[in-house]
Amino acid sequence: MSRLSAPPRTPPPLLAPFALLGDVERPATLTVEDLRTRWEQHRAEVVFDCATNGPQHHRFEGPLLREVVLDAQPVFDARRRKDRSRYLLSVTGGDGHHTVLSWAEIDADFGNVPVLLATRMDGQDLGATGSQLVVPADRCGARYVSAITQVQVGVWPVPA
Ligand SMILES: Nc1nc2c(c(=O)[nH]1)N[C@H]1C(S)=C(S)[C@@H](COP(=O)(O)O)O[C@H]1N2
Ligand SMILES: [Mo]
Repeated sequence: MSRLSAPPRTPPPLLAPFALLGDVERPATLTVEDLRTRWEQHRAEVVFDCATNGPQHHRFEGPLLREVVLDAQPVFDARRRKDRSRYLLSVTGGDGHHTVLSWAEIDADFGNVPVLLATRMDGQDLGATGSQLVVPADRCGARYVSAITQVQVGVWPVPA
């Protein structure tokens, strides 16, 4: 019997990129591979508590959120701490879960928290699922947003 069907093709790897957008000069679409190759990788061993599953221990690797966002050139005046202190970051996961951080939490002149955009969790590549937010100072897991689809930079509107 002749073999008419083409040999099975290996499916292309899932990229699961996320959008970095909002009040930035250079919006970007970034894959986990971009996060791994374009920025220095940092490590974090964390324990966070989940209300439903109890304490979770994980090892994460990835670039600092601060460095990735700075490369997109937020529109704040980088020389003025007061201006930087007005900004927020909203991080969204593939299931719609989203959370906010203030820019000041991760800014070296303010909270200086080494928040990561993880490229690996417990040695496993996150390339197919997407990056995960790592907030080592948090005792609760709610801001460890997984399968990130969007990081938005902006300010809270204030009445005129
Ligand atoms: N995308 C997404 N990320 C998420 C959540 C979620 O619902 N969606 N839950 C958060 C919560 S509440 C916790 S405790 C941690 C760990 O959740 P897990 O134990 O289900 O991995 O993931 C966080 N990240
Ligand atoms: Mo949780």
